[in-house]
Amino acid sequence: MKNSFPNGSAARGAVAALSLAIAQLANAHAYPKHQVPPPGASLSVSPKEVSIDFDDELEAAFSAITVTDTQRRSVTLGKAVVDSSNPKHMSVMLNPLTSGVYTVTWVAVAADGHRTEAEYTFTVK
Ligand SMILES: [Cu+2]
Repeated sequence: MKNSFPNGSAARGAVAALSLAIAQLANAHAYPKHQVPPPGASLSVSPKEVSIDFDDELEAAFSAITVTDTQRRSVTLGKAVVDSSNPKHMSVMLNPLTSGVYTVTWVAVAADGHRTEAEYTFTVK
């Protein structure tokens, strides 16, 4: 298309504004609905995995869960997996955990490309 604006930056601004409007129409950021173990949990047994159900489908290639101990060492067994038959579900297996506080950090990229992320802790007694 020919640039009908007197200068290029105005045209780019208009395109950016339009893109933003479309992105907001397609608003579908993914937020957790159910987290296991839940934030703040105090567990007497080491959990086998961390699993999170989101309210929207995830892009597997860009979504992740990491779990670390207080020394920031990873305690996961392999990488997080988005369930191909249920793309709202992501989980990661854990090594056997000793007593301590663990931090779960999740990044979720929804089908519209919007990224959400947060972290929370749980404790193994
Ligand atoms: Cu969104």
